[in-house]
Amino acid sequence: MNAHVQAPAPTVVKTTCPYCGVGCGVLATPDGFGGAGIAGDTEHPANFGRLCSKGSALGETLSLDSRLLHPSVDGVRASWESALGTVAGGLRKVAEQHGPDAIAFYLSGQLLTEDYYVANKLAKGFLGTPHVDTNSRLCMSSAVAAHRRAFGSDTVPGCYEDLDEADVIVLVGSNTAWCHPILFRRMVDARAKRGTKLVVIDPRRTQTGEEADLFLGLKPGTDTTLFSGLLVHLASAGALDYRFVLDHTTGFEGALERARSIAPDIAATAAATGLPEADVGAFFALFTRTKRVVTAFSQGVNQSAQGTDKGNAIINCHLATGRIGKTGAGPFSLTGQPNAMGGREVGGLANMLAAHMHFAPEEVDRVRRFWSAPNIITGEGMKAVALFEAVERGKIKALWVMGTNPVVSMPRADAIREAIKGLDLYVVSEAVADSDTACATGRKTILLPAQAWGEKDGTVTNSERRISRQRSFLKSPGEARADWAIISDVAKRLGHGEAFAYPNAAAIFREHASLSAFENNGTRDFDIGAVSDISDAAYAGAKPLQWPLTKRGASKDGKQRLFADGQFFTFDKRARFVAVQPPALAQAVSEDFPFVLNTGRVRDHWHTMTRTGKSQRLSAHRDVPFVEIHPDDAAAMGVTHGGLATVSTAHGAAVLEIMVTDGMRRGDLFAAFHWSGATASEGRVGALARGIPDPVSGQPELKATPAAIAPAVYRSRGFLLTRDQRSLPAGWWWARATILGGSGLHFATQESSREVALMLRGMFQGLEIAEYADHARGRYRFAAYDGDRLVACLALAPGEAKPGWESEKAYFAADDLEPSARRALLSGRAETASAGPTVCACHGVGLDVIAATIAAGAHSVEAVGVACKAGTNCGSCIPEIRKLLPQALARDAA
Ligand SMILES: Nc1nc2c(c(=O)[nH]1)N[C@H]1C(S)=C(S)[C@@H](COP(=O)(O)OP(=O)(O)OC[C@H]3O[C@@H](n4cnc5c(=O)[nH]c(N)nc54)[C@H](O)[C@@H]3O)O[C@H]1N2
Ligand SMILES: Nc1nc2c(c(=O)[nH]1)N[C@H]1C(S)=C(S)[C@@H](COP(=O)(O)OP(=O)(O)OC[C@H]3O[C@@H](n4cnc5c(=O)[nH]c(N)nc54)[C@H](O)[C@@H]3O)O[C@H]1N2
Ligand code: SF4
Ligand SMILES: [Mo]
Repeated sequence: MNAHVQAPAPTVVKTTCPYCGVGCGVLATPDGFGGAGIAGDTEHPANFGRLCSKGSALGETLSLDSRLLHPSVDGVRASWESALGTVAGGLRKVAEQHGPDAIAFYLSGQLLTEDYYVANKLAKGFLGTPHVDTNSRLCMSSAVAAHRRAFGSDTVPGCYEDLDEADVIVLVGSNTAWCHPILFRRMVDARAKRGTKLVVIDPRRTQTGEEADLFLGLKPGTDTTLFSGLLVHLASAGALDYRFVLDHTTGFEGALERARSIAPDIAATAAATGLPEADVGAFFALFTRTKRVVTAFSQGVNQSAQGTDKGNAIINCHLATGRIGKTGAGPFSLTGQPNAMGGREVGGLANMLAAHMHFAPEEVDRVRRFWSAPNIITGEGMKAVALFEAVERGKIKALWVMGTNPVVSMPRADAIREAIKGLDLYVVSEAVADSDTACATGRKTILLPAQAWGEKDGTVTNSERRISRQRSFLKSPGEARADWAIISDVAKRLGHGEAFAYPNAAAIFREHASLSAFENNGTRDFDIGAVSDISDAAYAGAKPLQWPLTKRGASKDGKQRLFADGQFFTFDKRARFVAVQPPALAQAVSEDFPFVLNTGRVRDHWHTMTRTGKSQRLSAHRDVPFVEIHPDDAAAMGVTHGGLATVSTAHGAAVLEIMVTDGMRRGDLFAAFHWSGATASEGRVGALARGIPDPVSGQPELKATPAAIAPAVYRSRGFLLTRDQRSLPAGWWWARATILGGSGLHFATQESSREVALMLRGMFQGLEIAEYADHARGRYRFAAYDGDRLVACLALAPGEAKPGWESEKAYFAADDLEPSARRALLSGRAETASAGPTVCACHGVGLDVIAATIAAGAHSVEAVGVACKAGTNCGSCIPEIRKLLPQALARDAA
C-alpha cells in the first residue's frame, strides 16, 4: 500500500466532514504516516462533537490505493506542463472551430467554494460558454427553483436550531436517519426534550419512517396533492395567518383555488395519495394546531418531474400560516452535498451567473465589470440532462468534468458513457483513477489529479447557510494539485493570467465575498461583504460563519433566520404563493414495465463509493447491490429474499440481490445507486433511471422509472476473499467489497464448481492449498495459506444456495489460524458461528449478535449498548436496533 509522504509533527486540525450537507466539524490528528485520527469537533455548531458512521470512518478512506497521482493524456502519463497545454490547446481549438458554446463544464457540490468560483469565472466570463452545470442539478435544483419562485431568491429561511425548537417536524422524501444522521439525532433529542412529534412522508417505510410518530406511506409522486389538501384544510379550519398573508404575500387566492381543485377535502386527498383517511386527518390536525412546525425535505421532493411544484406546495402551507423564519418554524431544504450551498453561492448552476445573480442586463453588466471579463455570457446555459444530450448529439465537443462521477450518477448512465466517446476533448479532474468517469474515454482524454479531502483547503457551506473551513492536514500525494490551481493554470495558458493570478485560496475567497457585496445594497440575499477583506491569517483560523454577513450588518455572526419580518427579495418585497400543477407520474407503468423503480441511498455508503468503498466498516452494512420489493410482489415475480434478480427499464438493466420487505409498497421497487462498474459487474443502477426533467428546475426524476423484475439464475454463487484486490473475468464476479485485511468478491457465475476450482488453483500457485470439493452437488471450498497466514479463501455453492461470508471474514481478519479454524473454514461449519450482517459499523456488531443479546435479556437500546456496544458510538444504527427489539422479543415470547 502506498502511504502519504510523512507529514510534520502531529497536531489537531479543525476541518469539516466531506460528506453530507449537515457539515459537521471534524478534528483530524495526522499520524505522520498518511493517516489521521478522526473525532467530532465539540465546538462546531452543526454537530457539537458528534459524527455519524461515515464521518467516524473517515480515517479509513485516506489510503492512496486507487488514487490518481499523475496527469495523463490518452492513458499515457504526462507532465503537468504537457497535460495543461493539451487542455488549453484543445479548448482553444474547439472555441475557434465551433464557438465557445461547444465547450461545457460539469461541476460538483463537492468542490470547495474557491474551486467552484474559479471554474465558473473561467467558463462564464473568459471562455464565454454558458454551459456550466453541476451535479447539484440532480440534487438541489428543484429546491432552488421553489425558493426563487416563492421568495425571489434562493434562500434557506431557517437554521438547525429550529429542529431543536420545533414541536412538529415533518420529513418529506427524506431518509434523514441515514442521509443526515446528525440532524436526525438532533430531532430525536428534541423529541426526548420537548416531545417533538416526527411525521415522515415517504412511499417506503425507511429507518426514518420506523422512528416516526406518524408515518405516511403515500403513492409515489403525490406529495403535491397531500400539501394541496393541507392548504385547503388550513383555510377551512381558520388556521391561516391573515395578517401575514395580506401584508407580505401575493397569489394566495389563486393557489388556494388550485389546491381545492386538486384536493378538495381529506377524503379526496386520501384517495389520491393512497393513504388512510385517518392518517391524513391526523397529519392535517397536527399541522393545524402546532405553531412550531418545520417541514424538512430532500430527494423525494427534489428528484421528481414535479419537484419544484412539490417544493412550492410545501412552502405555500408555511406562508399561509406565517410559519417562516421564526424559531422552530419554516420550510427547510436539507442539502445533500457538503458544498451544495457554496455552489449555488458562486453561481455554479447553468441558470445562475454568479453570487446569486442571474441574467438581467444590469446583473450581467455588473459581473462583467467586476471580473473585467472579456467574454461575459448573457443568458442561461444547458442544464445537466440537456447538456449531456447535447454531448450525445455532438453539439458539445469539449467537456471538463470536476469532482463528480456522471458515468455512474447521471440518469441513463450507460448512454452517457457512450456519448463521451464522441467528444473531441474530454477532461476529468479526479481524486481516484478507477472511477467509471475516469475510465471513460473521448477522442482525446486528459486526467488531472486533484487533491482530496484532508489535502485540499478552502470553504464549504452547509444546509443552514454556515460557511466552514475544510483544512488541509495531509501532504498532497504524487502530483495532485488543488482544483482552483489547475483551473487557474489553464486560464493563464489561454491568455487570462492577470484575472487568475491567485496566490492562495484565501485570495479567491476575498474576491468571491467582494462580488457578493458589489453594488448589493440589500437587494440580493447572498452578501458576505463583512469578510471581503479577511486576512490570510484570519481565513486560516476562521470559525464557522452563517450568512448573510453584510458590511452594514450589526452582527458579526450573521443571521440565523430570514423573512420573519415579512421582507422578501421580490421587487415588491412580498412572497409569492404558487398555484401548483396536479401531480402525475412522469411516465406511466406498462405491461412490459409494471413496477415503479425508486432509487436512493444506504446508511454507510456515499454516492459512487470512491471513498466509503475503501472502508471495511462502511462496506459491511450493505455489501452488495440490492433491490427492495414487497413480499406479495416477490411471490408473484418468483424472486426470493437473498436471490438475484434482473431489474430492467427501457434504458438499462442491473443484476441485484433481492431484499423482501414489507416496508415497500406493492408495485414499487427500491435500489441504491452506489455501485458502479468498479464495484459491480452488472450493478449500475444509474443506467436504469430515465430522468425526465422537471419543467421548471430541469432536475431529473430519479425516484420513479417504469421497470421490470425477473429472477436471474446462476449456476453458482459464492465469494472469494483475498489480501490484494483481484480482477476476475466478466461472468465470474458480480460485486466487490472491502473487508478487514483485504478484499472480497461475490461470485454469480454460470461456471461450474469444477471450473472455478481449476481457475483458483491457477491463481494461487506456489501457496499451500486446502480444498473441499463435492462437484456433484456443485459445492467447493478453498483456502490458500502462506505459512499460517490465510491469504485467500473461497466458498462456492449452487446458485440458489448462496453461502454467507460473515465468519470467513472473521477468520480472514485474524492473522494466523489454528488447525481447528482451518478445518472449520473448509467444512463450512464456520457459517453457523457467524455474527450476521453488520448493523453497528463503529463496533462491528452483527445482527445475530444483537438478536442474541436481546434474547439474553437486553430489552432496550441502552441495554443492548451496554451488553455488546452496538449503537454506543455514532448512534447511526440505533433505529435499526430499535426495530430489532420487538421482533426479537416477539420471537422470544413465541
Ligand atoms: N448515507 C448517505 N448519506 C447521504 C448521501 C449518501 O450518498 N449516503 N448523499 C447525500 C446527498 S448528495 C443527498 S442529495 C442526500 C439525499 O438524502 P435523502 O433525500 O434523504 O435520500 P434518498 O435516499 O435519495 O431519498 C429520500 C427518500 O425519498 C423517498 N421518495 C421517493 N419517491 C418519493 C415521493 O414521491 N414522495 C416522497 N415524499 N418521498 C419519495 C425515497 O423512498 C427515499 O427514502 O443525502 C446526503 N447524505
Ligand atoms: N439513480 C440515482 N442517481 C442519482 C441520485 C439518486 O438518488 N438516484 N442522486 C443524485 C445526487 S442527489 C447526487 S448529489 C449525485 C452524486 O453523484 P456524484 O457526484 O457523481 O458522486 P460521487 O461519488 O460523490 O462523485 C464525486 C467524485 O469526485 C471525486 N472527488 C472527490 N474529491 C474530489 C476533489 O476534491 N476534486 C475532484 N476534482 N474530485 C474529487 C470522487 O473521487 C468521485 O469520483 O448523484 C445523483 N444521481
Ligand atoms: S452527518 Fe455524518 S456524513 Fe453528514 S456531515 Fe455529519 S458526520 Fe459527515
Ligand atoms: Mo445530492
